[in-house]
Amino acid sequence: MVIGTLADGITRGIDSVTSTLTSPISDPVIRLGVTGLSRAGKTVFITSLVANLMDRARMPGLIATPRITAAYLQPQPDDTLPRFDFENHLAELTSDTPDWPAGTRTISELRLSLRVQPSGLLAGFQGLRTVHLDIVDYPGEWLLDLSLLDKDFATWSAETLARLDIRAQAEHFKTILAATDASQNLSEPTAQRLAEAFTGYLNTARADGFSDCTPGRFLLPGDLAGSPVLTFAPLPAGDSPRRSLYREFERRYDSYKRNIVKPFFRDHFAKIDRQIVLVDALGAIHAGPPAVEDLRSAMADILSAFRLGKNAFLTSLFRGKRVERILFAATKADHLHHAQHPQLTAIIEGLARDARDRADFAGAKTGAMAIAALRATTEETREHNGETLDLVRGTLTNGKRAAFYPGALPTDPSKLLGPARAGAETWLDADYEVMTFAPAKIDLKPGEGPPHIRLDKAAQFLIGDLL
Ligand SMILES: Nc1nc2c(ncn2[C@@H]2O[C@H](COP(=O)(O)OP(=O)(O)O)[C@@H](O)[C@H]2O)c(=O)[nH]1
Ligand SMILES: [Mg+2]
Repeated sequence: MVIGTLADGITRGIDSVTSTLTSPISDPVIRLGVTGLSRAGKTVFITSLVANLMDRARMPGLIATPRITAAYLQPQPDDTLPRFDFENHLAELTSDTPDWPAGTRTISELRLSLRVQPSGLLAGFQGLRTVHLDIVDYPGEWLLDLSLLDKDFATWSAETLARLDIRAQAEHFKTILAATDASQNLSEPTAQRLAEAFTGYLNTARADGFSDCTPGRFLLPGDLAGSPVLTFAPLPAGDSPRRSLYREFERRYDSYKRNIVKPFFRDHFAKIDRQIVLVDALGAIHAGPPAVEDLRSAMADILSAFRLGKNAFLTSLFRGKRVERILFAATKADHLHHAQHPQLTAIIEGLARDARDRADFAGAKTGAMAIAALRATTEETREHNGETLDLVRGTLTNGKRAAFYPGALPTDPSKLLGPARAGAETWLDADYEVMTFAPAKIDLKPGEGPPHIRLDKAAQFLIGDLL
C-alpha cells in the first residue's frame, strides 16, 4: 500500500476504496457523500437508505441484497465529526404521528457495516466479507465556496457588488456600505453591522431562489456564527492603509478560505468515493422559471467541484484518486404518479446534462434518476370531465387527506429548461403545484424498511459494484 503525502499535508491511500479492496488486511471502506442544497432531502435520504439497508425486503434492485447477511451501525471513523442522528430521524419518520425531521445545517457522518457473502469465482474460497459504508452528509452550499479559492478579496468583492447592484434584496446592505469608509481604521461594531447586513442579504436572496450566495458558511454558520472569520463583507476597491477596515476584511476573507473552505475540501470532500447529489427539481418547477434556471446554474457550480483539473488546489488533493460515481437524483418523486416519472427523470437529466457535457469528471460514471427516499403517497387514477387523471393521495402536513394532480410535466424537458434559460418569468401553458405531504403512517412488517421509490436502484448505482 502506497501512502503518499500531498502538498496540503494530507495522507491518502489508507482509506481509498481501490487500495483497501486489494488489501488483505483491512476491510474495504466506501465513503458515500450525500449532498444537495438545503431542503433537497439529504436527511430523509440517508435515514431511509440506512433503514432499508438494515431491513432489506424493499431493496430487490440492489443486486447484492440476497448476499448481504447482516447490516449494523458502528462507531464512525472520524471522532471530530457530528454523528448523523439516524435513530431519532427514523423514530420521527415512523412514529404514530409521523413527521419530517427538523432541518440540519452542517456536516455529519454515519458508518454502516455490511456483512456480505462474496460472489463469483472466489465465493467458495472466502468467508463473509465486511464492507464499511461511511455516509457523509454535507450542505451543497459548501461546494459553492470552491470558486472562492481562485479569487482574491478584490475580485470577489467586485463580482459580488456587481451582482448586488440589480438586486432589491441588497438595499439595506448597500445603504450601510455607502455610509462606510473602508480606508478608516477597523472598528469592530462597523465590521459587525456590515457583515450582518450582508448575511441578511444572502439569506433573503437564497430564500428568493438565488443560489450564487457565497460565502456558503454565512448561510449555514453552525458554531462559527459571530466569529471574525464570518465577520466580513465585500468592499469596493480603494485606499487600504494598514489597520483599515479594508485590510482587515481582506485578511478575514483569506482566513475564511484557508481555515474553512480548504479544510472542508481536504478533510471531507477529497475522501469521497461515491457521491449522490439530491435535487428538489419539482420544488423549483413549482416556484417558476427563474428558480429552475437558478437551480441549473447552481448545479453547474456544484458539479464544477467534481471537475478535476479545473482547480489546482483540488487536483493536488485528489492526486491519484477521484470520485468514481456521481448520481444526480430528483427527490420527492412520490409527488407524481409513476406515469410521470420518466418526465421527471428527463428533467433531472437535462439539468445535469449541461454540467455533464462540459465536465471532465475524470472518468467518473454519472447517472440521473427520479427517486423518493420516503414514499408519502399512494397512487390513484380518476375520471375527471371525461379525462383520465393520474393522481397521488396523501396526508397534508395540516392533517387533511388530499388527492393531488401536480400538472402534466412535458415529455421534452427543453419545454421547461428552454424558457427558464431564456429568462421567462412564468410558465406559459401550464401551472405546476406542489403540496407538502406529511410522511404516511407505516406499518412495517419484519424485515421491511420504509417505503420508497427507486432507493434500491440508487443504492445499486452508488455501491452495488463494490458489494
Ligand atoms: N414527499 C416527500 N417529501 C420529502 C422526501 N424527502 C424529503 N422530503 C421533504 O423535503 C423536506 C426536506 O428534507 P430534508 O431531508 O430535511 O432535506 P435536507 O435539508 O437536504 O436534509 C422534508 O421535510 C420533506 O418535507 C420524500 O422522499 N418524499
Ligand atoms: Mg439535512
